[in-house]
Amino acid sequence: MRKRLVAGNWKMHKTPSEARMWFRDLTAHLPQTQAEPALLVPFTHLPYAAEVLEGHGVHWGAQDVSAHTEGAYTGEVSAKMLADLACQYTIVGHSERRSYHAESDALVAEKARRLLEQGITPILCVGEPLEVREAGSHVEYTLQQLEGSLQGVNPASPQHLVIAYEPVWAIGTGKTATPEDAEAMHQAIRGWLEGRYGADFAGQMRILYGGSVKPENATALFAQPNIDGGLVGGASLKLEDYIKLLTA
Ligand code: G2H
Repeated sequence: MRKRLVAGNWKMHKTPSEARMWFRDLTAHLPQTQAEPALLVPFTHLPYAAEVLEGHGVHWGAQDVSAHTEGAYTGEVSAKMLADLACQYTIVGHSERRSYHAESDALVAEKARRLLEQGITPILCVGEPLEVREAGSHVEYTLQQLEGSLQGVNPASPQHLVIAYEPVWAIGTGKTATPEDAEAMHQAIRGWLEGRYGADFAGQMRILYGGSVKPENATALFAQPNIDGGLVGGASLKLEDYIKLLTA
């Protein structure tokens, strides 16, 4: 059985002090749930996450990491620094980084390797833009992106790698893939992972759906057999909505 993961991607929202209050509110209102809560927050919020969320069954992490281990890389944050703040997860290859910061598949794979070296689970994002979906080549496109982004990425256990399928046309647009369309892609991704890591291993790996997930559509999405939770942006910023997602 794969434990459902509801990962909030806060992007560049909230100040550290606002985050600290939000974390406290979450710990006070955490529902009884089978799902695993995780919050991927700006680097500046991580010390507060570690301080407030520790011991409450909520995990935390960053939204990006340096591909370098250590050294003269102004502005970069290393996987070792994230591990010191007890990050369990960190996003790599989000489409916003791929498009606004020109991140290639090879760079994404390097970042994922840095995280694994520190025992942090990468949440590796893939997904096609609208024109690719309209041309009908979304499966080939996404699997190719997956292959490039997983070069040399060899997690020790299935729990050490999470894939997030986020169709670019559904991100922050209010448009969501139908549960059936999302499930078809998740099935294709799991099939590819079976070839790469073996059926047993791939069967235990979690594949999240991302792109305008909200309380109103989460239940139908999460009910699909190959959708193991969500990577949620906008709806993870409001405590009430995030709590609803944990019980969806
Ligand atoms: C996709 C998602 C979170 P949103 O980027 O990764 O954001 O739920 O706002 O579409």
